[in-house]
Amino acid sequence: DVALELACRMPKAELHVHIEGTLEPDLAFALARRNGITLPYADEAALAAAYDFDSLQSFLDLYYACADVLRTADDFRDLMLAYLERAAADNVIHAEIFFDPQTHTARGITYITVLDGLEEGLRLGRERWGISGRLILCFLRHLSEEDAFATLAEAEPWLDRIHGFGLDSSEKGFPPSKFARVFARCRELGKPVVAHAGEEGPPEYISEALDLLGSQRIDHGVRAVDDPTVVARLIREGIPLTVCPLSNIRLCVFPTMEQHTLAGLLAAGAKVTVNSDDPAYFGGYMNDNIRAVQAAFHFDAATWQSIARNSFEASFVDEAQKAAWI
Ligand code: ES4
Ligand code: ZN
Repeated sequence: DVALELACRMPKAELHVHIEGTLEPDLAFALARRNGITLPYADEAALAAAYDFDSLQSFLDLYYACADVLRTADDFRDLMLAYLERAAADNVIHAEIFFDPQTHTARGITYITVLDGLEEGLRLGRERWGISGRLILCFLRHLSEEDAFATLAEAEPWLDRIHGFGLDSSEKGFPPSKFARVFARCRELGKPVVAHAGEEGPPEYISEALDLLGSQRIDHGVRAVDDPTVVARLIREGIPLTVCPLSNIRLCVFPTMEQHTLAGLLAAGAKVTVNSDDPAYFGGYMNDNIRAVQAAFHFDAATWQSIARNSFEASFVDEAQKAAWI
């Protein structure tokens, strides 16, 4: 498949990846040993066997539990390096990477430990593989807006070290409207903001993310199809969707890849990008996602080229950098 080979070889940006979701079982056990922690799984195979999810929440329970092995700045550096090496091997040349400070500060790990470690990983990754990376601080939507404000206060002394803000975790029952005030503050600080919406939740959450949070991209957005007016708006306004195909299959958002809405959205003119979300948990990195999409939809080379172009256009780098990449 010539189009598939081209899609895998093409330089591209990854705009939707959670660094905590890149923790592979072998690194989880190595960090557990290094930190004197016992994981509630006998070995790597037993942990990997637990990756049998029926919803977003069933995944998040395991994802937050595994994050407990991350204790020191070195741990966060090694996690970042392992991800960047895999991403660079798939010809990802730029990544905008989510991190969840509340998952760590709630366990007594300081914000600066997390930030120092991730940043050192980014620096070494750029040196070794020429890949550029930016950090997007995500607030956990199952926690209160007050908790998000406290996290923002912790981040403010080092604001120049993060590129933007996002919203993730359990979606149903936690509408974007709950975070309108904290996102207003994030925008006042001059940073781009994004939000997960329309993954499991309804299209109204996509509208709220745009209208009440000022979200410049929609993370997932694949349930937009339940409201044609929302689809029409996404297309009219050119709002990028950071779609994560393998994630949506593993979390049972769609029963099969053939039933995934990304092909329809793309054909209708939506600015779709392909991303890995939590690659350690969902069966693969960027090119694994591309292969799974291609097996279902058999896109031509021009379609893959437009998806790669979308990834650069939707990124938060300056216009000169975009022009150099496109
Ligand atoms: C996530 Cl797949 C997904 N959805 C929402 N929040 C998340 N955090 C990590 N992965
Ligand atoms: Zn996500």
